[in-house]
Amino acid sequence: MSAPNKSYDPVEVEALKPQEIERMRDEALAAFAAAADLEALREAKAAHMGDRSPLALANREIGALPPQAKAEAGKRVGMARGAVNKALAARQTELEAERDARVLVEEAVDVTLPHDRVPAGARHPLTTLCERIEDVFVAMGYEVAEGPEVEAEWFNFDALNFEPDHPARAMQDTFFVEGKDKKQESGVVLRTHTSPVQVRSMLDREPPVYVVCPGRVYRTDELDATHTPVFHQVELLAIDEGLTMADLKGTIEHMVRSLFGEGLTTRLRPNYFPFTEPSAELDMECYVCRGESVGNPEKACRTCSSEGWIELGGCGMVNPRVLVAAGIDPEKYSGFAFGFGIERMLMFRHNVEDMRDMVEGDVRFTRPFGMEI
Ligand code: FA5
Repeated sequence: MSAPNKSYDPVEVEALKPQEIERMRDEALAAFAAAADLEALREAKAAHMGDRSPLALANREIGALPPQAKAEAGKRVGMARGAVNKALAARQTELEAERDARVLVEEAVDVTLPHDRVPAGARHPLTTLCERIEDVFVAMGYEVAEGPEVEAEWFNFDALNFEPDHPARAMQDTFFVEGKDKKQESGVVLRTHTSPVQVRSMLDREPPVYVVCPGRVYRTDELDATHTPVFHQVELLAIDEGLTMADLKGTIEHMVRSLFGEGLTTRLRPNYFPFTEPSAELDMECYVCRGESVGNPEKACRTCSSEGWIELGGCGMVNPRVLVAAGIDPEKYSGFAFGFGIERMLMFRHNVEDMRDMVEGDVRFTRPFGMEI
C-alpha cells in the first residue's frame, strides 16, 4: 500500500479566486449603498448574503480544497463576508434613522387644532353586570321579568307578608307616592326592592315559574360611600314541585361560579324576611383570597376584609302565605327566592371604593370598564 499523498496541487476553484471574491464583495457593497429604503435593503441582503448568494456558494466550495488552500480561501471569504456584514449593518442603521425621521414628520398630529367630534360614551358597568347575571339564568331556562318602579303598596309589602306596622313601610325607608298620610287602604310607593316582581310573575304565569327580575329600586337612604337612594337589585324566583333549599344553594352557587370563578362555594346564615321561610343571608367564598387571608395578616385581602366570605344577599323558601297571595297552591308547589344589590356586587367585583362614583354619571368612571357586550 502506498503512503498518503500530502503534496498534491491545490484544486483550482474559479469562485474562490481572489479577484472573484473581491468582485462579489464589491457588488454586495454597491447593492447595499444603492438600496434606497429598508425594503430594497432586505432584497439586497437576500441576494448578497442569503443561502444562494455568490459568497455563500463560494464558501461552500472551500470544503473541496486541500488543507493549505482551504485556510487561505477561508480567510479570503471570511474577510469578504465580514466586510459585507459590516456594510449591511451600517446601511441598515442609516435607513432606519431616515425612516424614523420621515415617520415623525409624516405622522405628526397637531394637537392644538380645533376638533368637532363628540366623545364616545360607554355602557354603564351596572348595565353590563345586570345583563351578565341575566344571561347566567337565561342559560338555565329562566325568563327575564320586569315590574313597575312606581308600585302598589300591596305588591311591595302586603302580598309579601309584611305586617301593616312593619318598620320597612315607615317613611324613613320608603318613598310614598301617595297613601301614607291619607290612610288609604293601599298606597303607592317607589318599590323598595325587586321582590314585588315575584308576586307579579306568579300572578301572570302558571307554575312552574322560573324568573330573574333585574331592576331599579328606591329607599330613603342618604347617598354615601356604601348607600344610594336609587340602586339596582336582581331577584330570583323559582316555583315548582319539590323545590328545596338545596336547589336554591346549588342555583346560586352556579351563578357565583359563572361570575367569579370555578370551585367557589357559598354558605347560608339564618336571617329573617317576611316573604321567605326559612330565610337566610347568602355569602360567597371570597374569589380573590379563597379564604387564605383569614388569620393571616401577610395575605390580607381588601375584597373580603380578610373574612374569607363576601355577603351576597337575602334568600329563602317562598313563604306559603306569599304563594297563597299569588294564587299558588302551597300544598303542591314550593319555591325559592334570592335578591341582591348590584351596586354592592360591582363594588367588590371591581374594587370600586365609593358608590357615589357609580351614580354621578361621569364617563371617566364608566370608560375603563370597556365595551363588554
Ligand atoms: C331585600 O331587599 C330583599 N328583597 C332580598 C330578598 C329577596 C330576600 C328574595 C329574600 C328573598 P335587603 O334589604 O337586605 O333585602 O337588600 C338586598 C341588597 O340590596 C343588600 O344586600 C344590598 O346589597 C342592597 N342595598 C340595600 N340598600 C342599599 C342602598 N341604600 N344602596 C345600595 N345597595 C343597597
